[in-house]
Amino acid sequence: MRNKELAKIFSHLAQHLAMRDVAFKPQAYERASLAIGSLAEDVQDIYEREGAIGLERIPGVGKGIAERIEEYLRTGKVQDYEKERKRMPVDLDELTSVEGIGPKAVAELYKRLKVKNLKDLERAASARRIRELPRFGVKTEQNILQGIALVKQSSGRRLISDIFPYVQEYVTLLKNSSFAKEVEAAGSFRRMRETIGDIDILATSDNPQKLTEFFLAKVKHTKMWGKGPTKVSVRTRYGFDVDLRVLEEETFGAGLQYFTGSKEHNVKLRTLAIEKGYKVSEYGVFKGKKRVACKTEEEVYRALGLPYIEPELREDTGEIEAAIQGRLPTVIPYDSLQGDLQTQTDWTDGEHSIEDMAKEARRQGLSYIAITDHTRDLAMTGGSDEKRLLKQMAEIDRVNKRVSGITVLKGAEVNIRKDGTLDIADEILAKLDVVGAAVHSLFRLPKQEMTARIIRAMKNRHVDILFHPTGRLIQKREPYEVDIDEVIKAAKRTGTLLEINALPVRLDLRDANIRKAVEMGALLVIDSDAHRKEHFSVLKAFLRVLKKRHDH
Ligand code: DGT
Ligand code: CA
Ligand code: CA
Ligand code: ZN
Repeated sequence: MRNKELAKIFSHLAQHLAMRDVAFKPQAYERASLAIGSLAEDVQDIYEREGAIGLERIPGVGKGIAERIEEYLRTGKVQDYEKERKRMPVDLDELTSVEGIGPKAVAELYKRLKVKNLKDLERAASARRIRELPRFGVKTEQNILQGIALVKQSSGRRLISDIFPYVQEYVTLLKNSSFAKEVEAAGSFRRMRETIGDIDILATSDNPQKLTEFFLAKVKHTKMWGKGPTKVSVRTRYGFDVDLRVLEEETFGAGLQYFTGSKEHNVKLRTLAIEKGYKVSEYGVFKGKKRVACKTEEEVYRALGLPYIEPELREDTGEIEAAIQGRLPTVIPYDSLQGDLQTQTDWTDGEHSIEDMAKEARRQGLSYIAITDHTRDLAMTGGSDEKRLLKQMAEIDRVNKRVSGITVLKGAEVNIRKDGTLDIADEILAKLDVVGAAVHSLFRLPKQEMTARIIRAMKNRHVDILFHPTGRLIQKREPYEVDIDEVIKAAKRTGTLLEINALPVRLDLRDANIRKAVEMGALLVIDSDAHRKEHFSVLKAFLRVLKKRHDH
C-alpha cells in the first residue's frame, strides 16, 4: 500500500511550500494528503486499473497532483518534493513533534541557526540561542525545552491513531494470504491504549514457516530483531516494531488472552489461578497436567470462575476484583454514538461548511450534531462575536430546513477568560442549544487559580459542557495544572457535562479520570471535535474494526 507514503510526501511538500510562503498550493497538497491517507483502496490499484483519469477521480486530487502520484508510482520519487528537501534539509516530523513548532518556526530555526533535527534544536535551546531570535523569546525557548523533554520521554511510542492504519494493513495482508487462518491484533492495540509501543499480531496457520516468510517478504523492514519458525519481529521502515506470532489453533484463545495483556492483568490472573489450584500460561489453563481451557478467551476466564473481561479493561485497575464480585461495568459498544456535540466549521478554523458537516455526520449514522465554532477571544481562528453568532444561528435554521435526517444544534465553544468569565454575553448564550466553555489561553496558571477559573465558568447557568477539561495533547502538551477532583465535584453540583474529547491526540479525560467522574456521579459527553469531514471518519474506522469483537 503506497497511500501512506504518498500522504506523507504531500503533507511534507505542503509544509515546505508553506515555509516559503507559496500561496494556495500548500492547502491543495494538504487536502490531497488527507484524501489519499484515508482512501480505502490502494492508489497503485486505481492507477493500474484506470490510469491517471482514475487518480483524478479521487476527491481532492486534481490534474497536477494526479501527475505527481503517477510520477511517484513510476519512479518512487516526487521531484518537486526532492527539490524542496535539498533547499531545506530538515526532519519535519521530528521538529514538528515538539509542541509549538510549526513549519514557519522550522524555517526560521533552519535559516538562522541551521537547526535540522531534534538534536540541533535541543542544542540551540540549551545554548540559549533561540531566545535571541525575533518572534521567539525566553518563554518560547523554555517551552521548546519542555516540549523536547516530553517528546523524548514518549519516544518509541506512537498515538494509536497513527498505528491504526498499519495494524489494519498488516491484518488484512495476512488474512488475504493463503497461509493464515485466524488473524488478530493483540497487545496494547487490542486494549486500545492511547499510545502503542509495538504491534503484536497473532495468527494460526497450517504452514507457519510460509506465513512468517510471506510477512517478511511483504512488510518492508529496516531491521529484523528475531526470526523463528513461528515468530518474526521486525522494525518497519516507518520506525515502529511488529511482532508476528503463529499459534496452535487449539490454544489460540489462551494465546490471545496472554498476548493481549496487560502484563499486570496477567500477573493478577495467574495469582488468582494459583489460589484456585490452577496454572495459566499462553497454552491454556491447567489443573496439574490436565488442560482445562485453551480454545477461546471466554473459556480461559470461565475456567477461573470469571465472566469475560473486555480487553480495554485489562489493566489491573480493579477489573479482576470487579469480575470476581460480579460488578464489571458494561462497556459501551462502539456503535452507540448517536450524536456529536463538538464540531467546527469554516465559520472559524474548521475546513467545511455547516451543511457539509451535517451531511457527513448523517452519512456516519449520527442523528444530531452541534456546531460549536470558536468565539471572540480566539481571534486567530476568526472566532465569532455575538453578532456573528446570531447570523450563524439563522444559517443553522436554514440548514435544518434544507437537510433532513439529522438535527443541527446551535452551539459555541466559548473561551474562559483569566477570571473565569466568558467571552460571549449571557443573553446570546441563552439562545444557543449547546454551550461548551473551554480554556484556550493562559494554560500555565497556578493550580488553585486555574481550578477556580474553570469552576467559575461551570457555574454560569448557560454553560452545558466543559470542553477540554485538562487541555492535554498526548505526547505534546501536559494537562494544565488543575484539581480534577474539584472540577468533577463542580460538574456534578452544577450539572455541567465533562467532555471526553475523542480526537486521539486529545482524549482530555484519561481512563482514570473518566472512572472517577462516573463514580462521583458526574455526566460525560463523547464528541469528535471534528474540524473537517475526515475527522468523523477516523472515528468510523475505529468503529468498523472493533464492532466485530463485541459481537461475540
Ligand atoms: P506496548 O507494546 O508497550 O504498547 O504494550 P503491550 O502490552 O503490547 O506489551 P508487549 O508488546 O511487550 O507484550 C504484549 C503482551 O504480551 C503483553 O501485554 C502481555 C504479554 N507479555 C509479553 N511479555 C510478557 C512477559 O514477560 N510476562 C507476561 N506476564 N506477559 C508478557
Ligand atoms: Ca505491543
Ligand atoms: Ca510486542
Ligand atoms: Zn478549533
